[in-house]
Amino acid sequence: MLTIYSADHQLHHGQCELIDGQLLPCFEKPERADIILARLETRQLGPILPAQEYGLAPIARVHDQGLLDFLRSAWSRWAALDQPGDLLPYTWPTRVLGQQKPASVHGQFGYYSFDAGVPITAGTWQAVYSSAQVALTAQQHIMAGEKAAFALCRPPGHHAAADQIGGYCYLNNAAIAAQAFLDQGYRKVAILDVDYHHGNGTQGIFYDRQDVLFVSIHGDPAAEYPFFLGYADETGVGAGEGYNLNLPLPAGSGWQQWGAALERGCQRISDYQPDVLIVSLGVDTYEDDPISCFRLTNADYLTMGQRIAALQLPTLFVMEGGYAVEAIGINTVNVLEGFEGR
Ligand code: SP5
Ligand code: ZN
Repeated sequence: MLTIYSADHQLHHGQCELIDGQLLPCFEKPERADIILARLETRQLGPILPAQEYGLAPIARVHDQGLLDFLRSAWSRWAALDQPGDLLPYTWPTRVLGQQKPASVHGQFGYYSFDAGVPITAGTWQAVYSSAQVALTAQQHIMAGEKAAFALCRPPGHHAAADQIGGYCYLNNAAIAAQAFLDQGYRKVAILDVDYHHGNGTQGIFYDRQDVLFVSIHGDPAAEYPFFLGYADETGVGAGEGYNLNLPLPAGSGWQQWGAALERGCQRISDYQPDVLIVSLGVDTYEDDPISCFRLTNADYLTMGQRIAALQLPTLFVMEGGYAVEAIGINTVNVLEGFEGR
């Protein structure tokens, strides 16, 4: 299988995040992509190609222009204030506050985010821009006839909504690729999100549409991040009614429960008869993931890839989460190898 990779991801390296009352080094760190890349090379999965440039237009098909302007300019605005440390949001327009956009960089960061898991550093814009170009380049290869491709995106994307970022995500790479397929003539796209966390951003972007089916298997939001979206009764709205399928599972779920949910999700995708499948590939469902509570094993990822291959669809894998760095390469590449029947 073809992989698309850009070293620009290394330009984004946040310092810390708040977890369980402690400021800890960011779990979403550059090593993640480097380890996956090394594993792809070890396993000789296929050619690893650089990203091409498709510019901002395909990104602006999904994201709000105000958010893009903010992301592009935030670091220089913050650097001009000559403060140490990353730029982080800390006040949000929740339901007890107003919804106007303030003038200050911190006020605007609150306006354009929903949590504090999105540090902005000097290289963040270049990294997230290139991550989206990685997804778009892989998307182009599928358009040109490749059966499958792996977009080794970092930073990840599935928590990023049209105009609000969070959860380590800035630009929604999977959604940008889905919209590009539609803009280039495909009629129906299915997105299967297997990351441990609900893909709230992707759901929100396509919630009122039937040209993108969104299926997500994730930790029950009653108990797990992102808490405020991802419930089973969220089935879509208007023309999108019936085109959103959430399959929340309890903490501690292993392959027995997870595999059954995958079966349900795959059935729905088959019924939909999409032109192409995008897999939001997070491997934070792993038993040793430091911030998650499912119990998938190394071998389960091979089985996952096999089941996805049985859909017999052109398939674009887009990297999302996974924080057990010692195993992230094995687990990610196992999905791809399972898909290829290796
Ligand atoms: C792309 C992606 O996977 N983003 C995940 C963002 C999760 N942010 C919240 C993490 C909260 C972790 N709580 C862990 C408790 C462990 N004791
Ligand atoms: Zn995740």
